[in-house]
Amino acid sequence: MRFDDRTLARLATAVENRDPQALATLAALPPGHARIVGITGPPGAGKSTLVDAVTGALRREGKTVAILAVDPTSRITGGAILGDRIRMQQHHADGGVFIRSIATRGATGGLARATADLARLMDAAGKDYVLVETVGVGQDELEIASLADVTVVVLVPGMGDDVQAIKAGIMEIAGVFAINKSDQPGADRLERELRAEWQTPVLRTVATEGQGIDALVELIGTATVRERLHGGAADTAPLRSRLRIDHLGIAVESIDAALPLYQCLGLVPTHRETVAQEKVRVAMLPAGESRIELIEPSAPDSPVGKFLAKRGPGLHHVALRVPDLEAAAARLHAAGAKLLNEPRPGAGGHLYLFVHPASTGGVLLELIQEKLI
Ligand SMILES: Nc1nc2c(ncn2[C@@H]2O[C@H](COP(=O)(O)OP(=O)(O)OP(=O)(O)O)[C@@H](O)[C@H]2O)c(=O)[nH]1
Ligand SMILES: [Mg+2]
Repeated sequence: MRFDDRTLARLATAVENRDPQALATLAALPPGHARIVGITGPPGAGKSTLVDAVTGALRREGKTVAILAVDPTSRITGGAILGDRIRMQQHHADGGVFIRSIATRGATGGLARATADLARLMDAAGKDYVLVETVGVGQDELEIASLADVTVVVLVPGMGDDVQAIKAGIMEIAGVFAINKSDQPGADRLERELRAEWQTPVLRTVATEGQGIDALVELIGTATVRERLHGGAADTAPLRSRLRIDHLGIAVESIDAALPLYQCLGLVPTHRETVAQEKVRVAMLPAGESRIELIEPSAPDSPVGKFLAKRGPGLHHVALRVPDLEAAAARLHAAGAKLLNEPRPGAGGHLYLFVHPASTGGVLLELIQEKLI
């Protein structure tokens, strides 16, 4: 899908503002092929300078680039953003580069969500690369970094304890360590320390001089995706995650009575819990990419208890995993579906909603959103 820049800019603003129509449009767009690259690290490490240099190198290869600068307005170094703007201006007149800064949102998670949506939009718009600059110190930034196909963690010599200021978890998701400002003393030592502790590729850059940029571009294009933070197994394109059946929920009178049959098939419960909100106890049995969820009522007035009384044990619901629950909800509303609740957080921290069987052809449908977005 190709948009002209003005259309893209307008859509980006609407998506950032959570406009339901724009979210529905976004959800309906087919995915593109963009490589989503996170550039993260402590304040002043030279992230913007690197983004700028990498953009220049990619443009010389004829690649189109979107730059999403997560604008840390809550930070004190107000001059940095202006500095970024001035530097980025060299690309501004270039139609192959789309630049957007994303302002800090009030609620935790809002920034990550807005950034993920914009990255997805840039991907759908056909960009070859989406570069996302964030300061690697907050939870939002950690989430954003973990959305990328590959994350460059920018470090500088002589950081010492400043490395500790980087949000725990950021180092783990690095696909590349860039020791920027390696024209300054201490680069050797930092490189030794990194190589001793991590298997992640390390390279040195001097962003202001354009040194090491070609090697960085090469690594960005080839570095393997690190294991996602919360999700377990590596996913090659988290932003383009497919719809899939997350689990089938089966209502039973007693989990303990039902389990042996499943266990003799090799399905083993990895997780059991009581969900107070729904008045149920559940056992999750992984089955390949999907799972079976056995559900028993934990109180007589539980909705599952009523289901059992009325229909007897059996298939209770089908749960689909979707990339953006709000967008899905907007589309379902528009289609006239009967939603039993608005998206709300479940026990595992994920968002979910239920669609009434009357709208789905007869089965209760649960929609679950990927945890990180
Ligand atoms: N000596 C040296 N200075 C550099 C290098 N890269 C960037 N700088 C300088 O470091 C300062 C900060 O660079 P930025 O690119 O704004 O750093 P940043 O990480 O984007 O900063 P924030 O967005 O404010 O967190 C600027 O004055 C740059 O010119 C480098 O490789 N060597
Ligand atoms: Mg910057």
